[in-house]
Amino acid sequence: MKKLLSIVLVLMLVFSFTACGTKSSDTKDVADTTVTTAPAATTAPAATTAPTVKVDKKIVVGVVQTNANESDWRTANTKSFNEAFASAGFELKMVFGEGDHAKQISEAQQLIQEEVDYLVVLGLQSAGWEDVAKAAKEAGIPFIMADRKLDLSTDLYTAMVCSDFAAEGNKAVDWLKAQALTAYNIVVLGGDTGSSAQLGRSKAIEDGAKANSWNIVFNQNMKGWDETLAKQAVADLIAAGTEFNVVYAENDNMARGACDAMDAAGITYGKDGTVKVIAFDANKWALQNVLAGKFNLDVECNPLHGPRIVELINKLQAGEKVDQDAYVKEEMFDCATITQAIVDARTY
Ligand code: GYE
Repeated sequence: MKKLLSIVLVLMLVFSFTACGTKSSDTKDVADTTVTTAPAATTAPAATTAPTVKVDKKIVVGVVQTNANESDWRTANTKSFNEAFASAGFELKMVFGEGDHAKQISEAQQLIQEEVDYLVVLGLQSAGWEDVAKAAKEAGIPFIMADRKLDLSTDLYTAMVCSDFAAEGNKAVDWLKAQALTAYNIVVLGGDTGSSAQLGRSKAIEDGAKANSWNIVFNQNMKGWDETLAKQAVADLIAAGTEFNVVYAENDNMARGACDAMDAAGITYGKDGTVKVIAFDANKWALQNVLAGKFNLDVECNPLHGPRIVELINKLQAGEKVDQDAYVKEEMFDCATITQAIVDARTY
């Protein structure tokens, strides 16, 4: 009798455990889903490109970032995604390539396997993304480019929020030309080879030099946009006695590295110096350098893509048409015209 009773008890226990288990995980979701919102009514209207995301399910966005701490720009960019997605209630799955293109590709494929609702890519390289974009399309996952435009045909991506790097470079070239220097001996400190940021900015100065018969006395890309590498490269040029009067640094950090090397060698630069310093990104600290006359020009590249991507995704969720190719509006800051108010207003 007792034995029978204990068996019944055990069975009851087992039954209740399994019931509890499911209830705590499934029922809550299910309960919340089914009870609060009728599936049909709650599903977002299926726009051609937007995935169907249950209204009580967080939109999951996979972001394939370049490197965690590649530069102050990148740090601001990552922070912008984290903050904007958190306040939008999106679940952010951010992965980093850490300088390795193949790693970015495999991580993107992994996010597709995990069935994210949107895939946002900031490519270390602009080439080599077709397979990922095709896989995303087959999985019904909108592919969005941010920061750097990739080499993809328009049928393989839904939208982009990028910077026009050729336009950025041309702004600097036009400014340089307007300086009417007696000679142009230019040091180019390039960013990561093959990134659209490097390709666009480098082509602008190379074409500008050809068109204006300027001398590019040094033109090398610094892996990871690295400030220390840039400093060492300029220190080596100085030690070798290379004549230069322009530093074209493809981001703020490398411009600062170059200035540190010139400080160490007692070479003057900036507003009242012998060497003109051009930078890109326009971080707040860098604009402080422009105001102080240490940098002559800083061409803005705005990293605050978080809110822009949130707005884009919300539009897609609402079935609205979006601009497939949106370039971020950007400006430039000249040491002759910048003010403290402009610096104070900078948010990154
Ligand atoms: O200029 C540099 C960053 O892709 C525009 O990447 C971005 C570049 C930016 O590391 O600082």
